[in-house]
Amino acid sequence: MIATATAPDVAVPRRSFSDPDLAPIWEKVSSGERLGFDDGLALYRSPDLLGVGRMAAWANARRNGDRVSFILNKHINPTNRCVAFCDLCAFGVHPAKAPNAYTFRIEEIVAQVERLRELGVSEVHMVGGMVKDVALDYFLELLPRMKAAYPALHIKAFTAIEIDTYARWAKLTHEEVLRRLMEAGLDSMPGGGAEIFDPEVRDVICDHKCGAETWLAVHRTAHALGLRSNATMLYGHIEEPRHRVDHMLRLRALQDGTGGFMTFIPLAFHPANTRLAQRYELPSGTTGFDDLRNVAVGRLLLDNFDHVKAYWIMMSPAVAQVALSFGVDDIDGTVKEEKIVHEAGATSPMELPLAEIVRLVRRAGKTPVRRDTLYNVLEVY
Ligand code: V47
Repeated sequence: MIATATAPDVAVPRRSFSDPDLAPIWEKVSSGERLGFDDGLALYRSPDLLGVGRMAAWANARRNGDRVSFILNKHINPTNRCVAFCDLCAFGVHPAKAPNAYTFRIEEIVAQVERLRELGVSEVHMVGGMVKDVALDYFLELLPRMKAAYPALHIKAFTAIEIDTYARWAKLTHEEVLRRLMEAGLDSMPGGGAEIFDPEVRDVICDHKCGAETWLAVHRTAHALGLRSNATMLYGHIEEPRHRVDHMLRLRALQDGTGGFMTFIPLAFHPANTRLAQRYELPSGTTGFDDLRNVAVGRLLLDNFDHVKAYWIMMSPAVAQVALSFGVDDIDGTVKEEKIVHEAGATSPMELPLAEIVRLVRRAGKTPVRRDTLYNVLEVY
């Protein structure tokens, strides 16, 4: 079991809510009692978003004070060629037929990593399309070359879907694949591929991906090997509040057993250029209300997660800044180049410079903190 951070002492304020259904939830939150499925639904149903947000902000302040962390990071997607053809995705393309297909040569990624060392970027977030020529063997060669080019670099890579697929292709167990990748230089895992765990929703949005049990099993194995990871939830497509609550409670149950998750990251669905948007009449994107509610409910239900992240790439820098008053204590990082949601119509910038992140956090009345991937504090601003 990996230890979680201890909470600063924050007084319990009296609260009044315009929605009477929130009063019993506040009783539980303020006395440290765990919320259940129905509480989660009530939080999603409540018209009093500010009430939900104030509870989440209090729960976050108890854990993290007024600090908001970020990291100097860069996303690298080695290929967009993918055999999964998920209806939610606008990034993956047909491995053989797509005119815009690309695959980086190992030397090209190593050259990118050399530039990152010069810039002081501490983390690479690497995920991508799944094809047999960019699978376990490719990464067993790539990871040591990245480390040789920049030994202090933290490599956060591979969704549970990728690990499961590489394991099946190589006829190895998850544990064997993870061990080999760790020996090659893997330092932690991102939270992608979780989408929504409910099988009926999963069947529609990503029927070629492994199911919830496998996603959770890969993270359980990673945690047992000492590899920390994150957890995401994709919202704003065909799912309903009950699916979101179920998703979070499954994450909470795994975290009770392992303590290996660092951060919960709700991801706002972007429909442009996706087959999902062709099949269903979907809104053009999530609303600010929904973005704020998801981080707040996440903070309240996931009482065993240290951090909740507002991923500004997906919810916009402006909404991510407001989310800092709705239970969020992390705002991801500089990113530098993002392809997955920009292919799906995201209008956020590709990169936020450090000075801009510091300004966003300060103007929200919080203390910006630069961190490493494992949430060790590197600099307080
Ligand atoms: O797994 C795919 C999602 C994820 C779309 O762990 C989409 O620190 C919206 O997991 N609209 C990848 N989302 C991103 C991810 C992530 C991002 C930032 C930080 C971390 C972390 C993880 O993006 C995919 C999928 O859930 N995604 N298509 C789309 N059209």
